[in-house]
Amino acid sequence: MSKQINYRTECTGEALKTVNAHKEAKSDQYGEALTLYGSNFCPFVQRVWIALERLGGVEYRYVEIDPYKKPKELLDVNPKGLVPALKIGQDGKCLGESTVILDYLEDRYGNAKEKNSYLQPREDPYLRARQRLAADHINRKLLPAFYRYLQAQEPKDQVQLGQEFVEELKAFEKSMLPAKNGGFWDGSDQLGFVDIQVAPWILRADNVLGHYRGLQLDKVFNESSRFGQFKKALYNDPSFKATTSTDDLYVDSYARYAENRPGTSQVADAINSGRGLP
Ligand SMILES: N[C@@H](CCC(=O)N[C@@H](CS)C(=O)NCC(=O)O)C(=O)O
Repeated sequence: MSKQINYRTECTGEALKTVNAHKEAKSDQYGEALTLYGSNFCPFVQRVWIALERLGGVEYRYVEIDPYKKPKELLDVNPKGLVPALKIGQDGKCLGESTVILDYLEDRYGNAKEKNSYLQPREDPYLRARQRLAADHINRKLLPAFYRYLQAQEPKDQVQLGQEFVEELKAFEKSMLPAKNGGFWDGSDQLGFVDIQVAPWILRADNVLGHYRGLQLDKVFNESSRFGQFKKALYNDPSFKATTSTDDLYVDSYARYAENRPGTSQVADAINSGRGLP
């Protein structure tokens, strides 16, 4: 029997350079050292990591963790045993859940004095609510559709679930504001809250679903479409690039999902049993 391809244990490419630049614990402007426990392949981690880079000048240490082995180091910070987990200072403050950590980082490190330093508009409640709606769609519809498609084994299910995933991407495209001075979700040239929520799965739709399911994202949405403009802006963004490994890492790490191997992860189990994502 040929050897099963397993998930990777270290970042590659640009992401590895960023890891190497964040190996030491340094205090932030509040005198607290911030540690992000992450895994190279994890899209929920990439959300938090993009935000740390995007907010600019935040001191943090990145520690690579194998979340399937549940080391004590991780359980001490997040008893659920999931990455991302954030340790804040030395007094026992810690957080889990990517979306909660995003809010925390913005509240803590967004800078009212600097233009565009926040991920969500502070003075436009309606736009902020629209961002929340788009994020809700991403988390409750788009993400489960991504995993259902990736884990489907029967060819006819793959066709059907592939169509459903593309429908969710189209609904996401519809939620975007017209491109004004940039292609990001709100039409600006600044990566923001909604872009961060979805970015890791757009990358993995391209490389992982492209490889295992033959999805051709660039054919479904051409370059001049609103989604095409968004994807171009995203792929050129420095924070996104700095947290992205090479395509082969994702292709290898997701073989378990694509073969729907038993015991793959809590996410895979949730999809197989029809429960909500962990
Ligand atoms: N809802 C969590 C999900 C995090 C999550 O599922 N992380 C995965 C890695 S991508 C994990 O830690 N899995 C460990 C396991 O399945 O036991 C979040 O948004 O942070």
